[in-house]
Amino acid sequence: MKNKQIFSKTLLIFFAIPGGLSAQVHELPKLNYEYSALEPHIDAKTMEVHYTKHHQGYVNKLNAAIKGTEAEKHGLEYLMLNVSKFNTGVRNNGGGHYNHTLFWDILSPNAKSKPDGDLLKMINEEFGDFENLKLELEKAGATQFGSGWAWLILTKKGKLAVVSTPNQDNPLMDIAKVRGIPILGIDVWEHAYYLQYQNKRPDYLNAIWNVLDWAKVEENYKEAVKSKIKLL
Ligand code: MN3
Repeated sequence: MKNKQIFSKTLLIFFAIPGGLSAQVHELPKLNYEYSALEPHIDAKTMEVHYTKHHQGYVNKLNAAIKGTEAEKHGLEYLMLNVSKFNTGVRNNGGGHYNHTLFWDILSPNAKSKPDGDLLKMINEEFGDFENLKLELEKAGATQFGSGWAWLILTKKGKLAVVSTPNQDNPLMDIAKVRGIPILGIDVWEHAYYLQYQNKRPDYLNAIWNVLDWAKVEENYKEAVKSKIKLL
């Protein structure tokens, strides 16, 4: 959580002083748990390769893609919100960096198994109940053709929505069909589950609820309502 707060504050500072920025270098965020911490639901080898190879790869390629360009002057959130103005390396690798940073943060070995408070009230209003929301997310993940992500987002109108995006796109991007602030994202690329679940993506999606921390999603929801919705 500390990492995420620092991350968000940094982004806010960048918004506050556009034009006065030195070159950005993006970095892999710290994981708050061991690679084996999410077992048996997500195995240690998958976590290690996913974090140290895939996510690190997106960070490295993002830094290469922005070097010497206008994109170097902006924080990650700005790049996502204005992604159509930048090269496809920013879209693919900036998306990869943003998406995985959110993903690690909402997973936990001590996950709160369901939301309550304002978020639960909103879920009940818009999806009937929590179980139904989970089914909608599993469906979005299972039916995303090829690689991509399933999301729970807060839309500009302040409503929740379940959507999916291809590749490393996300709903924050100005090119997304349905835009919103991501408060929960599930990686459905094969690299996220293939070692353990092989072709059984629905089994992975079903297991992930055991390590998905609704306390974090509640925080993301509050933050989105409070400060970020204006960005869209
Ligand atoms: Mn991934």
